[in-house]
Amino acid sequence: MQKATSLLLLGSLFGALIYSVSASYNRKQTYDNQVVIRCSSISRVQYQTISTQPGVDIWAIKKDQIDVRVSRENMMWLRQLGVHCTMLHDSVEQLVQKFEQKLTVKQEWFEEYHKYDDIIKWYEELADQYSNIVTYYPTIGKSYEGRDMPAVHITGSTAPNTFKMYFQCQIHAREWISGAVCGYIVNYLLENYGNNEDVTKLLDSLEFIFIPFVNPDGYAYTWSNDRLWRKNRRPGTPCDGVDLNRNYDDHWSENGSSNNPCSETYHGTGPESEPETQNTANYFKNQNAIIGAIDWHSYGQLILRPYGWTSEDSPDEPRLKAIGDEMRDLIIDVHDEYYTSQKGIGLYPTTGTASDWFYSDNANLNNGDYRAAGITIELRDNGQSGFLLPPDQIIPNGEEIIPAVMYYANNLLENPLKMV
Ligand code: 0X9
Ligand code: ZN
Repeated sequence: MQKATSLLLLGSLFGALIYSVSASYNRKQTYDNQVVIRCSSISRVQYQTISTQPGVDIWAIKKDQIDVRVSRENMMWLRQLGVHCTMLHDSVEQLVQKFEQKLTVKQEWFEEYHKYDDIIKWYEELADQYSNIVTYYPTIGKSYEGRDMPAVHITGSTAPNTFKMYFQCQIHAREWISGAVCGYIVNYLLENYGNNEDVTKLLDSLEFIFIPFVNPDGYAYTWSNDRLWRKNRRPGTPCDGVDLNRNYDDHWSENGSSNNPCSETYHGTGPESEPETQNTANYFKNQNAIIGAIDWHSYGQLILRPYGWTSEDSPDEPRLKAIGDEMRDLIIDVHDEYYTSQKGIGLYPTTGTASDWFYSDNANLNNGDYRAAGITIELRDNGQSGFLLPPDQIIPNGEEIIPAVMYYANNLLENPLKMV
């Protein structure tokens, strides 16, 4: 009898917890009749056609292979293009539903994804708790819909010209693991300062800057309406949203971006036309001196160095290749996950991206003769869950990335890139 009562109590508590999650997550968009297919032997010309086609949503790219979300009708269009594809997920709706079943409240912060307001609170509390090494800026500027875009600075140094490391997260709304892993890195640094020799030493001579939300409106929209939304939330005709990772002022509107508002890679009406791009770019330019900069994405398990816009080597190619390759080797040692280290364009051409901009002359004009080693990291996985990465992978993904982050920061601190 007693057992039954406690089970009942437990049951209603559990019910309440599930209810509180489903109350904050509220999807309106359905994905009936949509599939994800994996297409191989894609030529550059075919890629250009596919990537700018409205209604075709590229999920990931590896070598000459792409994962695309399309309606069953658009599968025919691809077949007519002469592209060969196999089924990766035969029902996007079911894939999303499977993910949603895992959205329950857990004990530990990193066992779950969280919505924008709760993450903001989490950062504020951390900043209070670790006020000796954290400076929290509630906003670097507002998003299109007026949300705050905070910045979190972490350092144990009080020297005036401390080198800086700039990490920005959640530029693409649906890539939830990007924001989660950034939070994981922040927490790791804070918990280990004063306890772990490597972290203490690093933070005593380097300042980390985290921008947890480059695209807060898009992120909120993935919780309220459409789990698979990518762009920001600027209203448009006939389609909404600008791809912020095509909107930076670096070879803007050239290859690998689209002038069609309905495309997932729509570049907007001009370089930095979007408040989110402007806010991050201005904030970046006002720091002195940023030596490393990572734009965090998912999925595909990739470490992408400059350039995305041209196949020319960057002046720092040997250095950046060595750093990327070592990061790959450190990651595989943790959970045996393989990340490919390559130039951005090795994947596909992109222009107006954040990480090419971080590395550009423009971004580093007032950076005290230093040049930020801008890279993009695509986190887990390889398409098994894609953007619907289950929350039980947040911790392992965070764990495997930490040694690579430590290496990247230490290597650049020892020998920062210079403007040439
Ligand atoms: O296309 C993008 O914006 C990034 N991939 S994602 O699937 N997360 O959308 C990659 C940007 C950097 N890549 C290159 N420079 N090629
Ligand atoms: Zn992305």
